[in-house]
Amino acid sequence: MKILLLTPLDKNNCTHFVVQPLGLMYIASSLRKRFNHEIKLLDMKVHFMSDDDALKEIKKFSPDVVGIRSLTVEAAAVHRLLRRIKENHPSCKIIIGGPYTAGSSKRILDDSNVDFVVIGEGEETMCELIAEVEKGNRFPEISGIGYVRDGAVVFTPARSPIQDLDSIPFPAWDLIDMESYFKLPGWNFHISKHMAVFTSRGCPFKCAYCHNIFGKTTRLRSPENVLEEIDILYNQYEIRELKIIDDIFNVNKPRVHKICDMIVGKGYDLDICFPNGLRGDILDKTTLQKLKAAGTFEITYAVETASPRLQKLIKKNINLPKLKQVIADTVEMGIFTKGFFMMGFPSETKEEIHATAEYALSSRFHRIHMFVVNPFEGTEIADIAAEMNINMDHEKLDFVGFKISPVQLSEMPVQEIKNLQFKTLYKFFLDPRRLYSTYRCTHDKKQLFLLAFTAFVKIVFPSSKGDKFIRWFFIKMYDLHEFFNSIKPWAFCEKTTKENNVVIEKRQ
Ligand code: B12
Ligand code: SF4
Repeated sequence: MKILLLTPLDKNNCTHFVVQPLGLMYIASSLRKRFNHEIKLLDMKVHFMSDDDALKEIKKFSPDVVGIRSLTVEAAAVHRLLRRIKENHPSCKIIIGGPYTAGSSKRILDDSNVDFVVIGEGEETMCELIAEVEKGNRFPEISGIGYVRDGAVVFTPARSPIQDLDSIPFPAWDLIDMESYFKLPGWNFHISKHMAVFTSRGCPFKCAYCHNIFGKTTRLRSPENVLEEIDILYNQYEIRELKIIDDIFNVNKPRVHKICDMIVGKGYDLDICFPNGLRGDILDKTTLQKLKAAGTFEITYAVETASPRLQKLIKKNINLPKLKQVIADTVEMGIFTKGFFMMGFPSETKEEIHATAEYALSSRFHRIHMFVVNPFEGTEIADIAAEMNINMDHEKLDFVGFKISPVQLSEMPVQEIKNLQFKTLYKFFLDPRRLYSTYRCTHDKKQLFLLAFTAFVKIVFPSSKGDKFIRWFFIKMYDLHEFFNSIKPWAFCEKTTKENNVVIEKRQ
């Protein structure tokens, strides 16, 4: 049997941040453990691939099953693509998994081209489903899936989460073209051999705008299992930067300390960044020091709103003064510190929106990202919006432009929010003290140039042409960087150091 796992690309709605498709890599390794099927992974995002090119690849491979990971914002592109897959390969079974299924499974099944949806954690479900598909069973009774039977949508009982995460095989790194990911800017514009790592699943918090992908109890991989993965990435794949993208990496402090101590003990020369996954108000200085000692050079904290009322309403319940202190402590330690903010929550007043902008400006963040709230189907925010009599008919709402909301939830018109965000960003980045602090804390000064370049291209060419150009430029930069790295005279000394088994001193 041939199985193609695919991550789609919506060229109108893409970012130049491309992260390795860990979900599909986990699915692939679990399938390999159980079956001898031929498995291929096609990441349209990293190759900036058109539907036509993807279809050519699919034709070449001629799969029996295509499994697609989709986000809600990618829905339109996914349905468009799979219609064409079915037209060309009518007997091929189509399985949709990933975050899009979290609140929209029924709608996904309205598309007659979809054979099955897999809801939530996919490893065990996909293995059982493939076994049933092989037998030709169109209506399997395994848990965690949905399909259409005699015109009616059927959902089997929800699947229980995998309790022993250490039992899941490591992601199938060999199925992706690693170099292609290194060449793109990533979250931090740091040119490095990087890899995304997921060390826990689930989050005990209940933020109203968030999709519950892995459940409300956090399951943790053991520090030993995490270190085993890092060891393979470091030694076999020469990865030097880890992007830890858990929902909440620091839910268990002793485990965080142990992982950091073990990394230091191994003497790895690793850079670590947290593009998300660290809750700021439960961090302390000792933990930050340990993270720093292990190689952390960048952390992003989610503030979302500076209004205590809204913190309660959206159930984020961040301790804002504590977080501000942690942001300052992180900056003091020389770690590049970024912030996420959201504006336009239901019932949010103009004053509250301005207060959030003020919080961002008075914080010591080096970089901020501001988003407009999008009430995605299946989240509590969407329910609140529906209670406010806002038409939440997802068929008619256009979530494709995920940077702007298709509905008006707050008291401030969405366009006014965008204008305020623009003004805030302008003030934020032109603050001379911030510019100096940013320069000091930037891990690799090339990042600043690359960031400024990307911002410039995005302003001048906001379309996908700009994205294409950014990609081209980064690929050239990476090749140049590798070339200089290969000829740098001190490379010989580094080699000698390693050969002499001298423990490389960690950055402090
Ligand atoms: C890395 C990340 C990003 C990266 C990469 C995006 C990407 N393509 O994934 C960046 C920074 C670009 C990003 C951006 C955004 N993101 Co984001 N992101 C994540 C994050 C933190 C980790 C993803 C990951 O690798 N998870 C680990 C793997 C193991 O999990 P997984 O992919 O879900 O796979 C498992 C299951 O879903 C399932 N599965 C997945 N695919 C398939 C396929 C098949 C066939 C089967 C059977 C099963 C299956 O099995 C897997 C293993 O158990 C998640 C949070 C999270 N907890 O996952 C949010 C998350 C995916 N992001 C989210 C959102 C909303 C966004 C943005 C829209 C935010 C914004 N307003 O800008 C943008 C969208 C940008 C875009 N157009 O792609 C939401 C998605 C919600 C939704 N319903 O779509 C999430 C879930 C956060 C949340 N909790 O709400 N994001
Ligand atoms: S803390 Fe993060 S992952 Fe957890 S519920 Fe809130 S947004 Fe979702």
